[in-house]
Amino acid sequence: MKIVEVTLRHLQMEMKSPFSTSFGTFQTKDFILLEAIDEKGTVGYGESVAFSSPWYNEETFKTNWHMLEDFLIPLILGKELNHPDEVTEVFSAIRKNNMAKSTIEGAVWDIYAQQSNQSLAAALGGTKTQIDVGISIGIQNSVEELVEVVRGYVEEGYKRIKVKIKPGWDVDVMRTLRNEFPDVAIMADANSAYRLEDTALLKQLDEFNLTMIEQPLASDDIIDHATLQKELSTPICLDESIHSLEDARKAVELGATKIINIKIGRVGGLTVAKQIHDYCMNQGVPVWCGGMLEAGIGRAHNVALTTLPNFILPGDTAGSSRYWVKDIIEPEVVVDKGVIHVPTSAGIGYKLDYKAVEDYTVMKKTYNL
Ligand code: OSB
Ligand code: MG
Repeated sequence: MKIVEVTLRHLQMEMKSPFSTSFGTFQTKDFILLEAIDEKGTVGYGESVAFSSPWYNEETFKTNWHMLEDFLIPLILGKELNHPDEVTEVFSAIRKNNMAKSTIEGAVWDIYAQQSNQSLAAALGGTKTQIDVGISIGIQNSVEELVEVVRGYVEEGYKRIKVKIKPGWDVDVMRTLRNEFPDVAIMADANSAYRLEDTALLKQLDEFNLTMIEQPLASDDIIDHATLQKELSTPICLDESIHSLEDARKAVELGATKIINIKIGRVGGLTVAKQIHDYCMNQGVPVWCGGMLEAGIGRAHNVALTTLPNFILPGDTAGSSRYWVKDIIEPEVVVDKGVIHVPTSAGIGYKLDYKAVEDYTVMKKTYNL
Protein backbone atom coordinates (compact mmCIF):
# COMPACT_ATOMS: atom_id res chain seq x y z
CA MET A 1 0.00 0.00 0.00
CA LYS A 2 1.16 3.50 -0.83
CA ILE A 3 -0.66 6.64 0.34
CA VAL A 4 -0.83 9.07 -2.60
CA GLU A 5 -3.17 11.75 -1.27
CA VAL A 6 -4.21 13.09 2.13
CA THR A 7 -6.96 15.63 2.86
CA LEU A 8 -7.22 17.39 6.20
CA ARG A 9 -10.47 18.99 7.29
CA HIS A 10 -11.01 21.19 10.30
CA LEU A 11 -14.48 20.26 11.57
CA GLN A 12 -16.46 22.11 14.20
CA MET A 13 -19.31 20.40 16.06
CA GLU A 14 -21.45 21.58 18.99
CA MET A 15 -21.99 19.14 21.82
CA LYS A 16 -25.59 18.57 22.95
CA SER A 17 -24.59 19.62 26.45
CA PRO A 18 -21.36 20.95 27.96
CA PHE A 19 -18.95 18.40 29.46
CA SER A 20 -17.06 19.55 32.56
CA THR A 21 -13.90 18.05 34.04
CA SER A 22 -11.50 19.11 36.81
CA PHE A 23 -9.48 21.02 34.17
CA GLY A 24 -12.18 22.73 32.10
CA THR A 25 -15.46 22.57 30.18
CA PHE A 26 -15.99 21.35 26.60
CA GLN A 27 -18.87 22.66 24.48
CA THR A 28 -17.61 23.20 20.94
CA LYS A 29 -15.45 20.47 19.45
CA ASP A 30 -12.86 21.54 16.87
CA PHE A 31 -10.97 18.60 15.42
CA ILE A 32 -9.29 17.19 12.32
CA LEU A 33 -10.84 14.60 10.05
CA LEU A 34 -8.20 13.01 7.83
CA GLU A 35 -8.91 11.25 4.55
CA ALA A 36 -6.14 9.14 2.99
CA ILE A 37 -6.21 7.55 -0.47
CA ASP A 38 -3.84 4.84 -1.60
CA GLU A 39 -2.56 4.05 -5.10
CA LYS A 40 -5.51 1.69 -5.73
CA GLY A 41 -8.03 4.37 -4.79
CA THR A 42 -9.06 2.89 -1.43
CA VAL A 43 -10.08 5.62 1.02
CA GLY A 44 -9.44 5.47 4.77
CA TYR A 45 -10.35 7.87 7.57
CA GLY A 46 -8.70 9.00 10.76
CA GLU A 47 -9.81 11.44 13.44
CA SER A 48 -7.53 13.54 15.62
CA VAL A 49 -8.73 13.41 19.22
CA ALA A 50 -6.74 16.49 20.30
CA PHE A 51 -8.94 19.25 21.71
CA SER A 52 -8.76 22.97 20.97
CA SER A 53 -7.05 23.75 24.30
CA PRO A 54 -4.03 21.88 25.73
CA TRP A 55 -5.74 20.90 29.02
CA TYR A 56 -5.80 17.13 28.79
CA ASN A 57 -2.36 16.93 27.18
CA GLU A 58 -0.06 19.32 25.31
CA GLU A 59 -1.54 18.69 21.85
CA THR A 60 -4.28 20.76 20.19
CA PHE A 61 -6.01 20.37 16.85
CA LYS A 62 -3.82 23.21 15.56
CA THR A 63 -0.56 21.61 16.72
CA ASN A 64 -1.82 18.40 15.10
CA TRP A 65 -2.45 20.26 11.83
CA HIS A 66 1.09 21.67 11.94
CA MET A 67 2.65 18.27 12.68
CA LEU A 68 0.60 16.58 9.99
CA GLU A 69 1.21 19.21 7.31
CA ASP A 70 4.89 19.88 7.95
CA PHE A 71 6.20 16.47 9.10
CA LEU A 72 3.90 13.47 9.15
CA ILE A 73 2.14 13.74 5.76
CA PRO A 74 5.48 14.32 3.94
CA LEU A 75 6.89 11.22 5.68
CA ILE A 76 3.98 8.98 4.69
CA LEU A 77 3.20 10.13 1.12
CA GLY A 78 4.58 7.63 -1.39
CA LYS A 79 6.02 5.31 1.27
CA GLU A 80 5.57 1.60 0.45
CA LEU A 81 3.79 -0.05 3.40
CA ASN A 82 3.14 -3.76 3.80
CA HIS A 83 1.31 -3.43 7.10
CA PRO A 84 -0.08 -0.56 9.24
CA ASP A 85 2.37 -1.49 12.04
CA GLU A 86 5.07 0.08 9.84
CA VAL A 87 3.56 3.57 10.26
CA THR A 88 4.89 3.66 13.83
CA GLU A 89 8.41 3.07 12.46
CA VAL A 90 7.99 5.67 9.69
CA PHE A 91 7.13 8.26 12.38
CA SER A 92 9.74 7.11 14.91
CA ALA A 93 12.08 10.08 14.34
CA ILE A 94 9.33 12.47 15.47
CA ARG A 95 9.05 12.74 19.23
CA LYS A 96 5.64 12.54 20.96
CA ASN A 97 2.76 14.27 19.08
CA ASN A 98 0.96 10.96 19.49
CA MET A 99 -2.50 12.26 18.59
CA ALA A 100 -1.20 13.71 15.33
CA LYS A 101 0.53 10.42 14.44
CA SER A 102 -2.53 8.40 15.34
CA THR A 103 -4.70 10.41 12.93
CA ILE A 104 -2.82 9.05 9.88
CA GLU A 105 -2.19 5.64 11.39
CA GLY A 106 -5.94 5.08 11.90
CA ALA A 107 -6.64 5.84 8.23
CA VAL A 108 -3.90 3.41 7.14
CA TRP A 109 -5.46 0.67 9.32
CA ASP A 110 -8.85 1.41 7.74
CA ILE A 111 -7.40 1.04 4.22
CA TYR A 112 -5.54 -2.13 5.21
CA ALA A 113 -8.71 -3.71 6.64
CA GLN A 114 -10.70 -2.87 3.50
CA GLN A 115 -8.03 -4.28 1.21
CA SER A 116 -7.75 -7.50 3.19
CA ASN A 117 -11.57 -7.65 3.11
CA GLN A 118 -12.10 -7.78 6.86
CA SER A 119 -13.51 -5.56 9.53
CA LEU A 120 -11.08 -3.29 11.36
CA ALA A 121 -11.91 -5.29 14.50
CA ALA A 122 -10.86 -8.54 12.81
CA ALA A 123 -7.75 -6.92 11.29
CA LEU A 124 -6.66 -5.96 14.82
CA GLY A 125 -7.24 -9.50 16.06
CA GLY A 126 -10.48 -8.68 17.87
CA THR A 127 -12.97 -11.45 18.49
CA LYS A 128 -15.95 -9.96 20.35
CA THR A 129 -19.12 -9.43 18.33
CA GLN A 130 -20.54 -7.02 20.88
CA ILE A 131 -18.87 -4.80 23.45
CA ASP A 132 -20.02 -3.63 26.87
CA VAL A 133 -20.15 0.10 27.35
CA GLY A 134 -20.09 2.51 30.24
CA ILE A 135 -20.50 6.26 30.27
CA SER A 136 -18.47 9.19 31.56
CA ILE A 137 -20.46 11.96 33.23
CA GLY A 138 -19.08 15.46 33.69
CA ILE A 139 -19.25 17.63 36.79
CA GLN A 140 -22.83 18.93 37.25
CA ASN A 141 -24.26 22.04 38.91
CA SER A 142 -25.56 20.11 41.91
CA VAL A 143 -25.44 16.61 43.38
CA GLU A 144 -29.22 16.34 42.86
CA GLU A 145 -28.79 16.97 39.12
CA LEU A 146 -25.95 14.44 38.96
CA VAL A 147 -28.12 11.77 40.59
CA GLU A 148 -30.84 12.32 37.98
CA VAL A 149 -28.36 12.26 35.08
CA VAL A 150 -26.85 9.03 36.42
CA ARG A 151 -30.32 7.50 36.89
CA GLY A 152 -31.15 8.18 33.25
CA TYR A 153 -28.03 6.38 31.97
CA VAL A 154 -28.45 3.47 34.42
CA GLU A 155 -32.00 3.07 33.08
CA GLU A 156 -30.66 3.13 29.50
CA GLY A 157 -28.52 0.13 30.47
CA TYR A 158 -24.98 1.56 30.54
CA LYS A 159 -22.89 -1.03 32.38
CA ARG A 160 -20.62 1.26 34.35
CA ILE A 161 -20.97 4.86 35.45
CA LYS A 162 -17.89 7.08 35.61
CA VAL A 163 -18.14 10.48 37.22
CA LYS A 164 -15.63 13.26 37.16
CA ILE A 165 -14.33 14.45 40.51
CA LYS A 166 -12.25 17.41 41.68
CA PRO A 167 -11.42 18.94 45.09
CA GLY A 168 -14.73 19.99 46.63
CA TRP A 169 -16.72 17.61 44.37
CA ASP A 170 -15.56 14.22 45.58
CA VAL A 171 -16.25 12.30 48.81
CA ASP A 172 -19.77 13.61 49.48
CA VAL A 173 -20.73 13.21 45.82
CA MET A 174 -19.52 9.61 45.70
CA ARG A 175 -21.26 8.81 49.00
CA THR A 176 -24.56 10.12 47.64
CA LEU A 177 -24.17 8.12 44.42
CA ARG A 178 -23.30 4.91 46.23
CA ASN A 179 -26.34 5.32 48.51
CA GLU A 180 -28.65 5.99 45.54
CA PHE A 181 -27.20 3.21 43.35
CA PRO A 182 -25.95 0.44 45.68
CA ASP A 183 -25.53 -2.17 42.92
CA VAL A 184 -24.18 -0.12 40.01
CA ALA A 185 -20.51 -0.28 38.95
CA ILE A 186 -19.32 3.25 39.72
CA MET A 187 -15.88 4.81 39.27
CA ALA A 188 -14.33 8.29 39.59
CA ASP A 189 -11.97 10.14 37.24
CA ALA A 190 -9.95 13.00 38.76
CA ASN A 191 -7.98 14.03 35.66
CA SER A 192 -4.92 14.79 37.82
CA ALA A 193 -6.68 17.11 40.26
CA TYR A 194 -4.96 15.81 43.43
CA ARG A 195 -1.48 15.54 44.98
CA LEU A 196 0.07 12.90 47.22
CA GLU A 197 -0.72 15.20 50.19
CA ASP A 198 -4.41 14.44 49.51
CA THR A 199 -3.94 10.74 50.35
CA ALA A 200 -6.15 10.91 53.47
CA LEU A 201 -9.00 12.42 51.46
CA LEU A 202 -8.62 9.88 48.64
CA LYS A 203 -8.61 7.05 51.20
CA GLN A 204 -12.14 8.07 52.19
CA LEU A 205 -13.28 6.92 48.73
CA ASP A 206 -12.36 3.33 49.64
CA GLU A 207 -15.62 3.16 51.59
CA PHE A 208 -17.74 3.29 48.41
CA ASN A 209 -16.54 0.14 46.65
CA LEU A 210 -15.61 1.97 43.45
CA THR A 211 -14.51 -0.12 40.47
CA MET A 212 -11.45 2.14 40.24
CA ILE A 213 -10.17 5.69 40.59
CA GLU A 214 -8.75 7.09 37.37
CA GLN A 215 -5.68 9.35 37.24
CA PRO A 216 -5.87 10.93 40.71
CA LEU A 217 -2.35 12.48 40.60
CA ALA A 218 -0.22 14.47 38.13
CA SER A 219 -0.60 13.82 34.41
CA ASP A 220 3.12 13.00 34.06
CA ASP A 221 3.46 10.95 37.23
CA ILE A 222 3.98 7.25 37.77
CA ILE A 223 5.99 7.15 41.02
CA ASP A 224 3.56 8.97 43.33
CA HIS A 225 0.70 6.86 42.01
CA ALA A 226 2.62 3.76 43.16
CA THR A 227 2.97 5.29 46.63
CA LEU A 228 -0.72 6.20 46.68
CA GLN A 229 -1.83 2.74 45.50
CA LYS A 230 -0.13 1.17 48.54
CA GLU A 231 -2.49 3.25 50.73
CA LEU A 232 -5.72 2.65 48.79
CA SER A 233 -7.83 -0.48 48.46
CA THR A 234 -9.58 1.06 45.42
CA PRO A 235 -7.63 0.12 42.25
CA ILE A 236 -5.90 3.02 40.50
CA CYS A 237 -6.29 3.24 36.72
CA LEU A 238 -3.87 5.43 34.79
CA ASP A 239 -5.01 7.47 31.79
CA GLU A 240 -2.94 10.65 31.15
CA SER A 241 0.36 9.10 32.38
CA ILE A 242 0.50 6.29 29.78
CA HIS A 243 1.83 7.30 26.33
CA SER A 244 3.67 4.15 25.28
CA LEU A 245 4.24 0.48 25.91
CA GLU A 246 7.27 1.46 28.02
CA ASP A 247 5.11 3.72 30.21
CA ALA A 248 2.65 0.86 30.68
CA ARG A 249 5.41 -1.56 31.64
CA LYS A 250 6.96 0.85 34.14
CA ALA A 251 3.60 1.70 35.73
CA VAL A 252 2.63 -1.96 36.08
CA GLU A 253 6.08 -2.97 37.42
CA LEU A 254 6.02 -0.17 40.00
CA GLY A 255 2.47 -0.98 41.11
CA ALA A 256 1.25 2.47 40.07
CA THR A 257 -1.77 1.09 38.22
CA LYS A 258 -3.92 -2.05 38.42
CA ILE A 259 -6.00 -1.24 35.35
CA ILE A 260 -5.10 0.77 32.24
CA ASN A 261 -7.32 3.12 30.25
CA ILE A 262 -6.15 2.82 26.62
CA LYS A 263 -6.83 5.78 24.34
CA ILE A 264 -5.69 5.26 20.76
CA GLY A 265 -4.65 8.89 20.23
CA ARG A 266 -2.79 9.22 23.52
CA VAL A 267 -0.52 6.26 22.73
CA GLY A 268 0.09 7.18 19.07
CA GLY A 269 -2.22 4.76 17.27
CA LEU A 270 -3.84 1.35 17.07
CA THR A 271 -0.54 -0.56 16.79
CA VAL A 272 0.76 0.69 20.15
CA ALA A 273 -2.73 0.41 21.67
CA LYS A 274 -2.70 -3.27 20.73
CA GLN A 275 0.84 -3.74 22.10
CA ILE A 276 -0.22 -2.25 25.45
CA HIS A 277 -3.30 -4.47 25.40
CA ASP A 278 -1.17 -7.58 24.78
CA TYR A 279 1.36 -6.67 27.47
CA CYS A 280 -1.40 -6.04 30.02
CA MET A 281 -3.11 -9.31 29.13
CA ASN A 282 0.15 -11.17 29.84
CA GLN A 283 0.46 -9.37 33.17
CA GLY A 284 -3.15 -10.04 34.21
CA VAL A 285 -3.91 -6.29 34.11
CA PRO A 286 -7.38 -5.54 32.68
CA VAL A 287 -7.78 -2.64 30.24
CA TRP A 288 -10.67 -0.59 28.90
CA CYS A 289 -11.04 1.90 26.08
CA GLY A 290 -11.14 5.55 27.10
CA GLY A 291 -12.96 8.28 25.21
CA MET A 292 -12.10 11.77 23.93
CA LEU A 293 -15.65 12.94 23.11
CA GLU A 294 -15.03 11.57 19.63
CA ALA A 295 -17.06 12.12 16.52
CA GLY A 296 -18.01 9.05 14.47
CA ILE A 297 -14.66 8.08 12.96
CA GLY A 298 -12.78 8.10 16.27
CA ARG A 299 -15.73 6.32 17.87
CA ALA A 300 -15.66 3.59 15.18
CA HIS A 301 -11.95 3.01 15.82
CA ASN A 302 -12.64 2.70 19.57
CA VAL A 303 -15.38 0.13 18.90
CA ALA A 304 -12.99 -1.98 16.80
CA LEU A 305 -10.16 -1.83 19.36
CA THR A 306 -12.49 -2.82 22.20
CA THR A 307 -13.15 -6.21 20.54
CA LEU A 308 -9.70 -7.41 21.71
CA PRO A 309 -10.04 -9.94 24.54
CA ASN A 310 -8.39 -8.07 27.42
CA PHE A 311 -10.84 -5.14 27.13
CA ILE A 312 -12.55 -6.72 30.10
CA LEU A 313 -14.07 -3.63 31.70
CA PRO A 314 -16.74 -1.48 29.98
CA GLY A 315 -15.24 1.54 28.19
CA ASP A 316 -16.29 5.17 27.73
CA THR A 317 -17.44 4.69 24.10
CA ALA A 318 -21.06 5.75 24.55
CA GLY A 319 -23.53 6.08 21.67
CA SER A 320 -23.21 8.94 19.14
CA SER A 321 -26.50 10.47 20.30
CA ARG A 322 -25.13 11.08 23.80
CA TYR A 323 -22.82 13.75 22.31
CA TRP A 324 -24.17 14.92 18.94
CA VAL A 325 -27.45 15.98 17.37
CA LYS A 326 -26.02 14.55 14.14
CA ASP A 327 -22.82 12.50 13.99
CA ILE A 328 -20.62 12.26 10.86
CA ILE A 329 -21.18 8.53 10.24
CA GLU A 330 -24.01 6.37 8.92
CA PRO A 331 -25.33 4.50 10.79
CA GLU A 332 -24.40 6.27 14.03
CA VAL A 333 -22.90 4.26 16.90
CA VAL A 334 -25.90 2.91 18.80
CA VAL A 335 -25.92 1.53 22.35
CA ASP A 336 -28.59 -1.06 22.96
CA LYS A 337 -29.07 -2.26 26.57
CA GLY A 338 -25.48 -1.35 27.41
CA VAL A 339 -23.85 -2.99 24.40
CA ILE A 340 -22.66 -1.95 20.95
CA HIS A 341 -23.01 -4.54 18.20
CA VAL A 342 -19.72 -4.51 16.30
CA PRO A 343 -20.08 -4.03 12.54
CA THR A 344 -18.72 -6.85 10.39
CA SER A 345 -18.30 -5.22 6.96
CA ALA A 346 -14.82 -4.46 5.63
CA GLY A 347 -13.01 -1.50 7.21
CA ILE A 348 -14.42 0.54 10.10
CA GLY A 349 -17.96 -0.65 9.28
CA TYR A 350 -19.56 2.81 9.27
CA LYS A 351 -19.89 5.10 6.25
CA LEU A 352 -18.98 8.75 6.32
CA ASP A 353 -22.01 11.03 6.07
CA TYR A 354 -20.59 13.50 3.51
CA LYS A 355 -23.45 15.95 3.91
CA ALA A 356 -22.83 16.16 7.67
CA VAL A 357 -19.08 16.47 7.08
CA GLU A 358 -19.60 19.34 4.62
CA ASP A 359 -21.89 21.08 7.11
CA TYR A 360 -19.25 20.91 9.85
CA THR A 361 -16.20 21.75 7.70
CA VAL A 362 -14.49 25.06 8.49
CA MET A 363 -11.39 24.53 6.34
CA LYS A 364 -10.00 21.84 4.07
CA LYS A 365 -6.64 21.20 2.42
CA THR A 366 -5.33 18.42 0.18
CA TYR A 367 -1.74 17.15 -0.01
CA ASN A 368 -0.48 15.07 -2.95
CA LEU A 369 2.68 13.25 -3.85
O1 OSB B 1 -10.19 11.70 31.11
O2 OSB B 1 -11.27 10.24 30.06
C1 OSB B 1 -10.98 11.43 30.26
C2 OSB B 1 -13.26 13.68 28.17
C3 OSB B 1 -12.38 14.67 27.81
C4 OSB B 1 -11.06 14.60 28.24
C5 OSB B 1 -10.65 13.54 29.05
C6 OSB B 1 -11.54 12.54 29.42
C7 OSB B 1 -12.87 12.63 28.99
C8 OSB B 1 -13.90 11.68 29.36
C9 OSB B 1 -15.05 11.51 28.40
O3 OSB B 1 -13.93 11.10 30.42
C10 OSB B 1 -15.04 10.22 27.68
C11 OSB B 1 -16.01 10.23 26.52
O4 OSB B 1 -17.23 10.18 26.78
O5 OSB B 1 -15.58 10.31 25.36
MG1 MG C 1 -9.58 10.00 32.15
